[in-house]
Amino acid sequence: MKTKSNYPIALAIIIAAGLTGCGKQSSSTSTGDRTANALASFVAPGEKDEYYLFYSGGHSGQVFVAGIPSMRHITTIPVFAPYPATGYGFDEESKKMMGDYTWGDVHHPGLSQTASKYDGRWLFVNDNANNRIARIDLRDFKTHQILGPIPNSMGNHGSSFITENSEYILCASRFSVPLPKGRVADPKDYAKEFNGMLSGIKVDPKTGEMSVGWQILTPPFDWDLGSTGKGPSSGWAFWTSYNTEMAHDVMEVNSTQKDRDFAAVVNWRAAEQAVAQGKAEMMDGVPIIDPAKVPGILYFVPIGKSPHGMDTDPSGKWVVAGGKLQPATTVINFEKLQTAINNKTFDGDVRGIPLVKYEAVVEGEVPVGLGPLHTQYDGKGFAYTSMFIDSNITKWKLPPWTDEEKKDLNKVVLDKVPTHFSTGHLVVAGSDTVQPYGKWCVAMNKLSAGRHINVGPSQPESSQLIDISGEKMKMVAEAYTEPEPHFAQILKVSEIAPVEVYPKEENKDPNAVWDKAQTGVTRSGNQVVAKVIAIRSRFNPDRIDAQVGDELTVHITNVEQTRDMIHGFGLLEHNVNVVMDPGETKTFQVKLTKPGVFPFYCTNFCSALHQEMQGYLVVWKAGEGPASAPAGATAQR
Ligand code: K7E
Ligand code: CUA
Repeated sequence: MKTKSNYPIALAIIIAAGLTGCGKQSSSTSTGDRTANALASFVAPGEKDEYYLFYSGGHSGQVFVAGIPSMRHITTIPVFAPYPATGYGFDEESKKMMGDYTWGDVHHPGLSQTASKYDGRWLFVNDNANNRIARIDLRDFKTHQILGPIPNSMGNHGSSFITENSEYILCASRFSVPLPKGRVADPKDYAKEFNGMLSGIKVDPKTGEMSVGWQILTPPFDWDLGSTGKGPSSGWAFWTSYNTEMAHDVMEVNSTQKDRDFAAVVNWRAAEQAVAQGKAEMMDGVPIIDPAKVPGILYFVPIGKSPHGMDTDPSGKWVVAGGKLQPATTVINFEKLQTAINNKTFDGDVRGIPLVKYEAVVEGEVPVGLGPLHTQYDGKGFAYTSMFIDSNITKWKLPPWTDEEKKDLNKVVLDKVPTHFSTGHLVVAGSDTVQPYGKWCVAMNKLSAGRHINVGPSQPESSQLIDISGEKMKMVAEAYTEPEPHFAQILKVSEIAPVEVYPKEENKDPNAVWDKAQTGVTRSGNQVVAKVIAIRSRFNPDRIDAQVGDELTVHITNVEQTRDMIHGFGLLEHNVNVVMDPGETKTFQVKLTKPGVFPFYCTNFCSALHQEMQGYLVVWKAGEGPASAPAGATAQR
C-alpha cells in the first residue's frame, strides 16, 4: 500500500527535475502533467505494485514480469530458452523440458480461468516457432511443462486462448504444411496438398498437465489471432485468418488480393463431443475432425481484409476483429451469428465449410483509424483498439448503439491517445474475463525509436502505461523491455500468494540430501554420482573425484528454508550452472572428457562468505586417482 507521507518528497524531486530539465525538454509534457503522471505511476521505495504484468518475451523465449503502475521489470521467467541467471536449461529437468530447442517465440500468455475469471493458478504461453505450449505455475513462477512440438500443427501462433474453465487451450496454426508432418509436397501445390489445423490442448483440472485433445483440419489459410467465448458465446472460439487466397509465395502481394478474409467460428464443445462419438480419424496419434464431413463444428465469416486480432468482449456478446488493412474494426453480434447458423443464413460454402452471410451477423464497422490490430475491454462498455499505422490507442463504445450512432459510427469513436510508436498488442487488466479490473492499459509498441538513451543499433521495445479510468485516456509512464512483448496479462497481486521457499517436506526428489551423513560420491562402472548439500557458505562435499571417461551426475540440495537464500553451482569449463532455491534439489550430468582440476563455486551471492563457497572437481586420467568410496564415506572436513 502506498505511504502518503512519501509523496511530498517525490513531488519535490519531480518538480526539481521538471525545472532543471534533466535532458527532458524535448518532451511536450507540461510540469503539471509531469507531476500528476509521476505520482500516478510512482511506487516509493519500500512500497509495492498493485498488479503483475506478465509480458511475453517474443523470440527471447522468455516471459517478463513487471509491476503496475511502476512498470519496473521485476523478474524474468525462463521458458523456451536457457537462462543462466536461474540455472534454467542447465539442470536435467529443464533441459529435458526444452528438448531439442534452445529458443522459442512467445507471443500470447493466457492466465488460467475458472468461470471466466482469472483463478491465479497457471500462465500458459505459446511458442510460435517450434509449435509448443508451456505452463508456468504461479505458485513458484516457474515453467513446469512444455508440450510439443504439437503434431499436425505448424506455427503455433494463434494461441494460448483459454476456455472458460481452463478445459482447453485453443491453438491455431499460422503456417500450413503437408500433413502429417514429414510428408513432402511442392509448395506450388499449396491449395491442394497443404493444410492448417486448430487444436484443443486439454488441461488437467487438478495438475494443469497438458495433452493434445483433438484437432480440426482446415484449408490452408494462415490462421491469426483468436479468443474464446463466454456467456452467450460459451463453448465457442474465434480466429481471424489472412491468406484465404491460399498463396504460397510473394505473400505480401499474393495474400492480400481479396477484399475480405475469413474468420473461423468454432464450436469447441461440439468438437469435443464429435471426438467422443468417434467421428474423428487418427493422424499422428491425434483424433482429427474433418469439419467438411462433421457439420456443426466450423463456420467461416467474411471479415475485413487481412485482419489480425479477434477479441470477445466481457459480456460474450460482441466479437471484434481488427482490420489491419482496413481502417475499421468489425463488430460481430454473437446472438445474430447464432441465429444465422441455426437458420443456415449462408453464402454457400468454402470447401464444405458454411460461409455465414456477412450482413446477417455484423453489427457495424467502427471507423477507428488506420491499422487496427487488437481490441481490449474495460467491462464498462468501452473498447480500446491498438492502431499500428496511426500509432495510437483508440477508445470507442461497444454496442448497443443509438439509431443516431448507427447512422454515423464516427460518433462512437471517443478518444485517441498517441503511442510511441506503432502499437502491436495492448492489454487492459482482465479484459478477457467477465470482470475486467479496468483502470490500466499497457500499449506494447514495436518501435521505441529515440524514446530512450542511445544504446546503439539493437533497440529495446517500448511499453506505455495508460490510465483508462477517466473519460479521456491518459498516458502516465513509459518503460523498455527486451524484445519483444507481443501480448501480456495483468493479474492483481493480491489474488495470488506464491511460495518463497520450497518446504522441505514437499521435496520428493529421491536424490535430495539434508545432512552430511547422506552426502557423498559413489561409483558404479563409469557412472559417478555425487550428492551434495549447499548451505551458507559451503558445499558438502566440496571435493568430487572422478576420471576421464566417467559420466558424472551431481544432485545438489539447497537445504536452506530461509527466503532469498539461493545458491548456484557453477562448474568451470563444463558449461554448467545450476541454481537451487531454498528447499530445492537440482541435478546435472556431464561427460568428463579432459583431465584436470576444475573448481566449482556458488554463483548466487548468498552471504559474506559467498566467495569462499567453492570446491574442486578432480578429473584424474582414466584408471588413476582414488577409488570412489560408498555414499557418505567421502572425506569431509
Ligand atoms: Cu499482434 Cu503474435 Cu498477437 Cu505480435 S501478434 S503484435
Ligand atoms: Cu551460496 Cu553464494
